[in-house]
Amino acid sequence: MAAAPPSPQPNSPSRESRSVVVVGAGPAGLTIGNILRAAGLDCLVLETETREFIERRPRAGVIEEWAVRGLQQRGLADTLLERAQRHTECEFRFDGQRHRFSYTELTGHHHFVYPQPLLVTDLVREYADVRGGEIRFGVRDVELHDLETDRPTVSYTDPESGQRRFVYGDFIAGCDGARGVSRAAIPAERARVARHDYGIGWLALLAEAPPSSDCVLFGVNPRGFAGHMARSPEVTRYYLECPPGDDPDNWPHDRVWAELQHRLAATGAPPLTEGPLIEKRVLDMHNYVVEPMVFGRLLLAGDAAHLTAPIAAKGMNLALHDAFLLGDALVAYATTGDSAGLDGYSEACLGRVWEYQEFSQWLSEVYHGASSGDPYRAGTTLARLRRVFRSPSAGLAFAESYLGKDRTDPGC
Ligand code: RFL
Repeated sequence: MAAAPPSPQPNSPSRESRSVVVVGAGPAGLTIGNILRAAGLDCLVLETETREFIERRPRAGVIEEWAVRGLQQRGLADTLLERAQRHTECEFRFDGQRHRFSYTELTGHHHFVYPQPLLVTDLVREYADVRGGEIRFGVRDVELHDLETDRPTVSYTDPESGQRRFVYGDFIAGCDGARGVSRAAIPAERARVARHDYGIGWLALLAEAPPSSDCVLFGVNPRGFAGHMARSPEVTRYYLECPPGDDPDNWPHDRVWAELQHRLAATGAPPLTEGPLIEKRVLDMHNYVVEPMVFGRLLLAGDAAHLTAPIAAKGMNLALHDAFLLGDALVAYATTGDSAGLDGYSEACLGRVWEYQEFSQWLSEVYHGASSGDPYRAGTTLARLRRVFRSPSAGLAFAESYLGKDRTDPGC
């Protein structure tokens, strides 16, 4: 944990207090802020980036139905429900063939596709402009202090005045993502961090090109995995498996499109519609889980507590799940003194977290076995994939995990 803060002068303008200080304005932090504001609690959200930056940062797109229902119950899904696409099928391409998988036919449930920047834009607007929530952008050098006392504190440097400011809270919600300071504020001996490195990289691409299919495509190919996901009628996300740590400059425009065309080729499939690449970055696939997600009065939520590589498109869904549970628990405690939600918070989140971790690992084998260079792994993972299409019960099990509907959690 960071050192205790120097005591500010009494009545100093740099010293304030709030019921809850939320560190980070991603989907987790903003959802918590909105839940707290709806209950009339005073909270402060601190964010290192600008509002314009977080409203444009491209990331997730796939949102699970229970997560949308959770947002809707909290008055946060009006625009999403108007604008999001509904997806009912995905298509695997392997052995040169197309294999459609209609998960809605099997389960009656679907996915929503709504780009994360649009969701963040909706959540910031609702929090700051509608519910009157306070948010400070561009804060610097955020530190957490006194987390095991009943006056936990966040300090930061104000970007305009350069002044060091201290905000005391009853609780601190650590929602500052994978690279934030909250997770690091927990002493190593007080939390177990379980890590998994897939040893695989994905070149994550955004193309200014219309989607080339009406559904998500997964290419399982001896040269590596490739994925296609619609983001909007004009923009498509693509992924290409690559060595971890690869340099995006090794992937010029022509090489990217040649590789995508090859790995997603199948009999009867039209060629992909190409376009300029507006994002190109290499993601090293690794996961972690922090247990417990609570240290004193600091409660972690979202990527700060657990990272899920985008293999199974689960990270933002888990961030929303944490946020629903934590927001509701903080409101219950502040309004009725009921601490059951806070006491059970970590355990309630981790059930879903571990199930999604397991599915992510299962799916990673399916995607990457064929290109592992190990013919035994290639054989077994292709057998796993064929079984999903051959066996109705295997198909149903896959559909439920893919949709995240194999759990029923209160409040979601
Ligand atoms: P975020 O979104 O990272 O937000 C954290 C916020 O905290 C700020 N911050 C700080 N603020 C104050 N003080 C500090 N010291 C701070 N340090 C950082 C950051 O600027 C940021 O604004 O975390 P959160 O809220 O937990 O949300 C997690 C999701 O963003 C993440 O899990 C998803 O994007 C993962 N993910 C996907 N998830 C899905 O559920 N479905 C998908 O389809 C999906 N696709 C993806 C993805 C992630 C991707 N990348 C880039 C890793 C696709 C990609 C390519």
